[in-house]
Amino acid sequence: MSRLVVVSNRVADPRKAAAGGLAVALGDSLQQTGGMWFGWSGTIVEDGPTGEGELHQQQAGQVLLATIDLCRDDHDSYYLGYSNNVLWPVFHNRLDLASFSAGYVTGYRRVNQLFARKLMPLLQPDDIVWVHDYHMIPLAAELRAMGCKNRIGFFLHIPLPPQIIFASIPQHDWLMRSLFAYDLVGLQAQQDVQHFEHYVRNEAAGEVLGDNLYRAYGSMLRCAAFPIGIDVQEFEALTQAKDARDMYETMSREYSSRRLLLGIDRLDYSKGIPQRVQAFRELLANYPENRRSATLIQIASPTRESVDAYADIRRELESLCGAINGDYGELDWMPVRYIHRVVARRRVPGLCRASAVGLVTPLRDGMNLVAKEYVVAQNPDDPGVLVLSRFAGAAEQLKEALLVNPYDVHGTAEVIQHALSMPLEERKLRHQRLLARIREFDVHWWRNAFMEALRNAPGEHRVAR
Ligand code: ADQ
Repeated sequence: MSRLVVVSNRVADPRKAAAGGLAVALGDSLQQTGGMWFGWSGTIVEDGPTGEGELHQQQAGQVLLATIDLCRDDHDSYYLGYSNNVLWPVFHNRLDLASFSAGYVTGYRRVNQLFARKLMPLLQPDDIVWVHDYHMIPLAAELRAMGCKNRIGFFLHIPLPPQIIFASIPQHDWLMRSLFAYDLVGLQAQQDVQHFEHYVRNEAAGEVLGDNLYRAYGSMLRCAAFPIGIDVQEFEALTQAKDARDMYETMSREYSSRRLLLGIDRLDYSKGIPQRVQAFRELLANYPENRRSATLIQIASPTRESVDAYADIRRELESLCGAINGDYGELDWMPVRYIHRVVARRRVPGLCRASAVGLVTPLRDGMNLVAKEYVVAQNPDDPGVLVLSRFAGAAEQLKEALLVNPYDVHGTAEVIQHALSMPLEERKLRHQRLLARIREFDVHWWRNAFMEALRNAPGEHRVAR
């Protein structure tokens, strides 16, 4: 069996309990094939030279963890700059938040070249390479330029934007050309594949060959949707474990006469948290029976705080929550509990289970795993209702959720009211159907489907051209 090599910006030790579903799922495959996980070490060297970085290698069971330090300049232009000030906002339809500084793309390219240079000597001829996410789009092209003939697949965890938005990136042509150095490109949703196809036809003058095959820039690749799932068994076990049960009991006791609504996200502008809080405000305004009764718990963990847009969204949210609590709060009831922290993963299922409504309302999201976790954590005999944004990749699969347009604050409030008053039988039916689909398309399905497609991809990069 070929060895698997996973490449991603951050590298996780698959043996550590804190590692999430993805680390565990990829770790499983890596353990089976005796593979390698390659990426940034997480270390920033303050005065180091650009385009250089020390390689560290550590054996973790059957898996070799190979990581590289980055100097401050490289980190800031590659990670904060191009990845998180260009690709992240544009791919989430936020052109207004992008800043196209020339130094960013230079650093992005330089770091991808550095990764390719360090990875190339570690590769064996039969290795299958699986590259993850927007930080690494040009990696395969850099490896090919060094003569790499391995099968290389790419999975984009975030959405691929419509052609007209993608084309606003000054380097859009280079980015798409770079994707064609892969044998397989995996996207989260069918809609992303449509955006890819539209670009290939109209912007790259490429050909759509059928069977998910595309030809452009003199290369052929396969591009298809592989909606990522969660490790359902792991999450069920977490739900049954003591920490989650304690959390559930505490919340159920404390809110015994109230209905809980829950949001759990990274504090990212793509997650639609201010709009969600405004919808909750509208709910209290238009349906007064919810006052003193409904409580929104919003957990928003700090993320990318050195990027300006993230400091702005934090201030906006603090002010919104403060205003609602000021306007509607009572001495014995605060409408919004906003917590700017990570909640320990082992407690998350308890919180989900104690909540009558799960609010997953991003303005744009590749998939959104919280939606799937919320469903798995529910008590099947008395499940809560998932309110889900139609702009999350998950909406293509989770059709029995109550779908909303998060920009429509009034409409979202109406749907939340519907969720709060949904009869038990309907809640059970929707929950059963959602759970069945989440179970079928779990993280193992995702990994196996992608690996199978990569093994069978046309692979014309392996013949000398
Ligand atoms: P993210 O935008 O990070 O990932 P998302 O799918 O929403 O993520 O969540 C990832 C995980 O983080 C979930 O397991 C969730 O429970 C956990 N999490 C989030 N906020 C938390 C908090 N405040 N406290 C504790 N845990 C928290 C990107 C894409 C997504 C895509 C994933 C996977 O943006 O669209 O679903 O990758 O491909």
